[in-house]
Amino acid sequence: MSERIASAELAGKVMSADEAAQFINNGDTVGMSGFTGAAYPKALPTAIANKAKEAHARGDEYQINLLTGASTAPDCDGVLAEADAINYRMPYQSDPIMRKKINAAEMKYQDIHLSHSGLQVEQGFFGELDVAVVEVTRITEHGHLIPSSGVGNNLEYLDSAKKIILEVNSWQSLNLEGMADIYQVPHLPNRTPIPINNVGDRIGTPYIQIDTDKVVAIVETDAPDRNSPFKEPDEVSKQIAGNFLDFLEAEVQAGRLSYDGYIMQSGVGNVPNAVMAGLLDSKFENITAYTEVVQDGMLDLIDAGKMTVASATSFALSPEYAEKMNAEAKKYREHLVLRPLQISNSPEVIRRMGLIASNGLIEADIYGNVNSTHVNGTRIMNGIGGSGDFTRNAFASTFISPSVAKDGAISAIVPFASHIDHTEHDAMVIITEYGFADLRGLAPRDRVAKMIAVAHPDYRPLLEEYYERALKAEKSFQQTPHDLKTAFDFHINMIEKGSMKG
Ligand code: 0RQ
Repeated sequence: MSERIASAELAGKVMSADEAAQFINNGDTVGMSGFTGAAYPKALPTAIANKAKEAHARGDEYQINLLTGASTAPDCDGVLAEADAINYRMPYQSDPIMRKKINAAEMKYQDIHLSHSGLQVEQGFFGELDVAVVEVTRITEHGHLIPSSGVGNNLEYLDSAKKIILEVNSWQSLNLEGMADIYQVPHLPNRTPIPINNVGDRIGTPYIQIDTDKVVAIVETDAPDRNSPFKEPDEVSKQIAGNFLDFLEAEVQAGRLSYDGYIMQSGVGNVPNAVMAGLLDSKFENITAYTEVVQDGMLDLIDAGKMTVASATSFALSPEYAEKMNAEAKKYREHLVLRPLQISNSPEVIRRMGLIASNGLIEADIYGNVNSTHVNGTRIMNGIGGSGDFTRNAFASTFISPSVAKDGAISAIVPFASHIDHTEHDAMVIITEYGFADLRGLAPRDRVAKMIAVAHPDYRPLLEEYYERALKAEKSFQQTPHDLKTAFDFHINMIEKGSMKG
């Protein structure tokens, strides 16, 4: 028995990934661990992809429905998409091959609020769950599971699935033990308040309890989590970070925030990482994070003594920081709590925390509606992820983005958002390299000048022209003026002429 599999009962179920893949049949619905490049199974996805390729070569059908916590990595979503092994996918992905297949209608994708995903599994919307495939750091002598670098929807999958396959990954530090806080939210209609009052509160156990009779296979792996490295913050990211800090300073001046105890939520990406770098040199102390993922910048803030504790459901660390975490997990587990997704993203707890949310956007319109997911209203990029859970429930909801994409051919500020993930009622502050547009307290027409002021200067006259036209448009009423005949000219120009400028 290895130190990683201390249960005699379960140690007897070790086999190869190819052998374990035999338990996964065509048409099965499979719930996998995995969240933003962390904690996903490292061996089964390739074994399933190979099985699919062999079946397809014989002319047989072989596809699964894949549910996870969020995005995974090239050796999970990537290999499965490439092998055409997926029929349906939820709740979030960010893989380039998978994105292409989804946009070509070669697989189905449902982009779901992450806080809803586990709940909808429990409620049966995805049918019966055939298999759960979950990566763990260690199995205790009682058959309890010590989570690896993320928790996500693992409880729901392990609980609902008929069969369980575990991957025990010895690359994950044994010192992760104690970081997870596992608490089962009672099923509807018996819910009770989640007893978290402070970011770092621990309310559960450090392990997941399962029905060990359901375990059909255990696969041993030794492979790293896979996230891409972050880019060094460029000039634009630094300016956005500076404007985000100006917004925080304005909140302090208004008496809504103090330099002591700012609670953050941060989306994933290069710009959020630049914002955290900016916080290192700020006046803010005792920062905490009630957020979805632990990012490089948070480890830097912890190391600098600026951040006391972060609550999340998973890591989203660059390869360099993942190694750092592995080497220093014993230290970091004093500052990090990994929770089930239904708790990390719980609207109830988020509201109680009074945090400031910060997420990314594809585009926002002149009234503050935000599109985070669809280019030109039709091509899915990644998904809403947890951005809706936090935006809707934060004390202040910000969106941070460069004012243009694709070398200026695309404006992030448009007349009418071509898809809306976060409505004008939820998005409160839009931040670009040109400043922050604080839309709180303003009726729609009073928001327009603020939004145009954070647009790129090349697009400001075009947006002003549009607004003038909208004010005078026939049959347009004055609450939220639009000229529907030209509301999507920016997008049509992009499609027809390769630039929103036309
Ligand atoms: O494309 O990679 O080909 O250069 O989108 O854009 O500016 O590097 O910013 O990495 O923060 O991503 C909205 C996609 C922004 C992200 C989005 C292109 C751009 C570039 C990346 P290239 P940037 P980011 C967290 C919570 C989902 C909601 C959320 C996202 C690439 O933040 O997916 O926050 N958010 N979820 O060129 C065409 C536009 C574009 C555009 C950007 N208008 N049109 N392309 N790009 N704007 C995740 C979880 O919950 C798990």
